[in-house]
Amino acid sequence: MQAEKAAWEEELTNWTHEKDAYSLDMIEEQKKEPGSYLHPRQVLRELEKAMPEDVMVSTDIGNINSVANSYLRFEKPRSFFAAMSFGNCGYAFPTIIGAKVAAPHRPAVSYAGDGAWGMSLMETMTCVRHNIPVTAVVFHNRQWGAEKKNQVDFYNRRFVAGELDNQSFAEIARAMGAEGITVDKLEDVGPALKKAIDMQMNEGKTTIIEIMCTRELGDPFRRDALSKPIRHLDKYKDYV
Ligand SMILES: Cc1ncc(C[n+]2csc(CCOP(=O)(O)OP(=O)(O)O)c2C)c(N)n1
Ligand SMILES: [Mg+2]
Repeated sequence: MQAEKAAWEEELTNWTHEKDAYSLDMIEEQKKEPGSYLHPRQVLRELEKAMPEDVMVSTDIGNINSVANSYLRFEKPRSFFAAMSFGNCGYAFPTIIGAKVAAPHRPAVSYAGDGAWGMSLMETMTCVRHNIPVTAVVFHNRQWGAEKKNQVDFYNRRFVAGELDNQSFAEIARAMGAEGITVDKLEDVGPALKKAIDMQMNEGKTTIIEIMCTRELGDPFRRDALSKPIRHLDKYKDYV
């Protein structure tokens, strides 16, 4: 089992970015854009390495967050709060706020994509108002990645309503009375998380860490998501 685990760790370390044709095209395309964008898998590895002892982490629903679950290791029970089949975007932030209230002595971190963050970011004010310091990581890839992925795969890269044009989430956080950090260099990922945790534990501050990511896309939740359904009952035969 140890050998299998070690092999998996090595595979994850070497898997720096997605390798499907669409993701490779996105990576190339973004090199020509202004700004700097990071590979989600590398970001997830850096975050994992910088996690403090005794941390509690909640993860949201989305393309990057699904991949994120492979990059988290815990030594203690009651540490990992993944949405799993609950399946709701906007889950991770309120969940970690509740966990922090229950265990204020433990560092608390939530992960969310930019779309899911849009559904939950107003709770930043709850943290500030009620003195519940947490750290929220936002993967800013300017898309509803999980939804786009199904359309890219099944409709030959044609998609609707997949793009997200956002303002700066770090600035929005500051406007709500929290701290905000924007990260667009890989070497800044770990230090940003450590700084935010330090402010959470020692100064009682909530920090939003916005990480600029490429538009590459990991595996979908289901590879058959938009395939034609097979109808087993006669009464549904017309529904194709
Ligand atoms: C409340 C709710 N609305 C819609 C969905 C459908 N949904 C699943 S993943 C997803 C996209 C999430 O986008 P984002 O948070 O930006 O993460 P990304 O996929 O880009 O990593 C959506 C809309 C859902 N699961 N829950
Ligand atoms: Mg997104």
